[in-house]
Amino acid sequence: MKRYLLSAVVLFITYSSLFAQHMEVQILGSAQSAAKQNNALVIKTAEATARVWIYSPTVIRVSISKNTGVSDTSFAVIQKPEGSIDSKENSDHIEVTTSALKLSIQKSPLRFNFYTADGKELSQDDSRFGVNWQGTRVINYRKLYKDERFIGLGEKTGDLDRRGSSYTNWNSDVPDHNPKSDPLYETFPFFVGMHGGLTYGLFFDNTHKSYFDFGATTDHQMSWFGADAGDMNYYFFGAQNVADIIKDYTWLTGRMEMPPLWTLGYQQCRWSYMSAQEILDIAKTFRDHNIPADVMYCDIDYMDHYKIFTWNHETFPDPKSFIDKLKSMGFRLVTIVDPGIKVEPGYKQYDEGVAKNYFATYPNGEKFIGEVWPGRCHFPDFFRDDVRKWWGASFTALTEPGVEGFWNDMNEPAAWGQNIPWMVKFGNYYMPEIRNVYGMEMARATHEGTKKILGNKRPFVLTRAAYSGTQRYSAVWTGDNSAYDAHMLLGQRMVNSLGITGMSLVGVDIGGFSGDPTPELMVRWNSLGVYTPMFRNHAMQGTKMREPWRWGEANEKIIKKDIEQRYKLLPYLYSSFYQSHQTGLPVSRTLAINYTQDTMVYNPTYQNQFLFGDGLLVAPVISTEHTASVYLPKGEWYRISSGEHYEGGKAYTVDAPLNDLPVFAKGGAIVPMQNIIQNTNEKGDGILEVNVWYGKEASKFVYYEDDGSSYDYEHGTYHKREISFDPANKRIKFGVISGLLTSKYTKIKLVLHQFQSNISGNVRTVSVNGEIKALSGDVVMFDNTNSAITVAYH
Ligand code: MIG
Repeated sequence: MKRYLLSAVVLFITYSSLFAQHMEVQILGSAQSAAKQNNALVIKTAEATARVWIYSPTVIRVSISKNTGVSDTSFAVIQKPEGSIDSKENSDHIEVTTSALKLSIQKSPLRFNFYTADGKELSQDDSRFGVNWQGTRVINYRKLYKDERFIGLGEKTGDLDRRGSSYTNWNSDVPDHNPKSDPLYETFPFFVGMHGGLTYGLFFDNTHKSYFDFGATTDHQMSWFGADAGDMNYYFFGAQNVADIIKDYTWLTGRMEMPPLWTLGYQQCRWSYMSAQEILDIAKTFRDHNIPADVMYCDIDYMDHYKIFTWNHETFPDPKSFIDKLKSMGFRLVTIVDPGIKVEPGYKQYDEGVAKNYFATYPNGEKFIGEVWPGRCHFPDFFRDDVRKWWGASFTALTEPGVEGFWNDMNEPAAWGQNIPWMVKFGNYYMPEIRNVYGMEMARATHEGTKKILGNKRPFVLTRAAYSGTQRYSAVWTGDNSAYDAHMLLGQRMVNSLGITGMSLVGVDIGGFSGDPTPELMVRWNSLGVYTPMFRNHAMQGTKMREPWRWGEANEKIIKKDIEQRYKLLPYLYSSFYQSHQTGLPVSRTLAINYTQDTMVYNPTYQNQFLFGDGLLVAPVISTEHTASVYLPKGEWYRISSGEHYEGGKAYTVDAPLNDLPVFAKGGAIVPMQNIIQNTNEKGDGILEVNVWYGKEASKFVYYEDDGSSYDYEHGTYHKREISFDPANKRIKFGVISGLLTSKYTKIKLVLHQFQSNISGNVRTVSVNGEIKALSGDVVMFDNTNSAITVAYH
């Protein structure tokens, strides 16, 4: 008997280890118990524990784990669940309800199915497979609806509609990536699903290598997502429009601070301007040519042998006087920092890091060494509070001479050969579990540190690697793109997609990082840069110089005119960033946000189009085409360059010469602009030019202004008012100011576009707070006061 038992045990062990080798599927099983514990509903199966929390009426979290008891931390989430959970149970279901959502939990087998409060099916587990494991790998198979579309995942290649595509999140340094490469540098495991007129969002908060398949490989039966390890931990968003889902997602993971105003100006970068003198010469050339610009960059060659927090004393002999000179010309300086700290006794950061054990190690405690620009390097453990503080404090080497912007590169982290061994440890974390969040924690350390050093001044941080939540600390750019048309279009889709995942201050290397753009592409890409949230021209070493005057006189003229347009738009742009700061809504918005149910916006011909703020629609056009196929969604549209009117809900072929990118104002658009200045330090002429395009429906715009550089806005020092347009009553109203700041604009110049052609009779006079004023053309000027201003036209 005993012998039988023994051999049975041996057999069992052999058998199960065989299974283990084959990564046998382990199913979730059925609910055996369900109970409320604190603010969670806890459901146990034989294999796992599922927990459900309500975060808000539209946000429910489900976390399914085989190893409960392990710490439940998130790098992304900054909110806590509500105090209680409303649920009721019957023999085969448990129902969790909020005012907006119903989560119906089937007990056997355990499945999670989401409905609107009034019972419309939003999203379900695949009834057969639901959640299961293979080894440590955890996957959720979900029902796929026939007409279901997906948008999101941030910086990903491919089409706007991700249906039929699959993706991997594994932050990687991918120079020379193409419009299909995956993965890239950043991880945003958040998507929006849409079907049957309904919308939902799902954020899979798991930092391991993760996978998303939107019906690419399952005969369109299922979508699925999962990760190499960790929990099936997701937040379900049930708001019934995309903007509100983004609002909830950015409520959960945080929103950006107001950006320094200077970062919205034109930025000139290169790998590398090799000396202080070269940078000063470039800066001066901008001024000599009267081409507005705000920012110059130092790429890696400003350092002494690529040692972070040092300067090359030969080429940058006196950083302070160099930066002072830049400042006197109205420029800010941004410098690059990489994470790798050169192994070199005597180098401050190396010595300190070694003394305090701040660097990643092998399991035996030896410090890990990977090779990057400085040669052999150690990598700071940004997951530790003390390491982040130390890193942050090191920035005095840059801030003391006057640097205000901090560019975080190579933080996937990148090392030559890419594959940092999986046994490398950052404190208690091994590489595979935190690779996707390393860049974000570096950006966090940079942001928190420089914010502390700079006192009340806003730092600017730009990072290449990121994870959900990075918007709290940093801007991002899309890495090493290439100088060809398809890459320009891809870049725009990535900007728009990053906007869905909370990142509003986003740039691409205008002109393309690798390769040389044709002059036509340079001109075209620059004109699109005007409508890119962060407008930075950057290029790889060895490529043609990229500054605006390198492309012949005629092209320089166009580039200059376009950069001037960017500066005119700054009041509008800054107000749009205020919207991102307040609501999470991005500045560059795929049309899928506002016109979700319009299938045309997903058409590959039109999928790159976007709204830039509330009122402008931009249609990217490749450099070899001089006409464009443009789709204008329902409503009225006006080409801003010509005033030409277009009825929405239709596609048009429009002129698109290199000096006129197709940009349209929505009927009712309210776009505050200013005169051309050479940089954001200039005061300008004090006139706020408020452009209103006629529309049949009422519209409004929140105008926002603050000092553009300090945190005083957090304490009430701002200037905010609602501007509203009411065609029924023929009125444009400037609401009472809120905030303590007086506007830097003493006058308002109101420009009434297309009013003459749209209303019966002729607009000849308007009254401003009852006082009759003559129009000159379409323009009327009056004092900007803090009290309400009503403009009536007749
Ligand atoms: O190995 O710092 O994406 O913008 O110019 C390349 C040099 C390192 C990659 C960045 C690029 C930057 C470059 N860096």
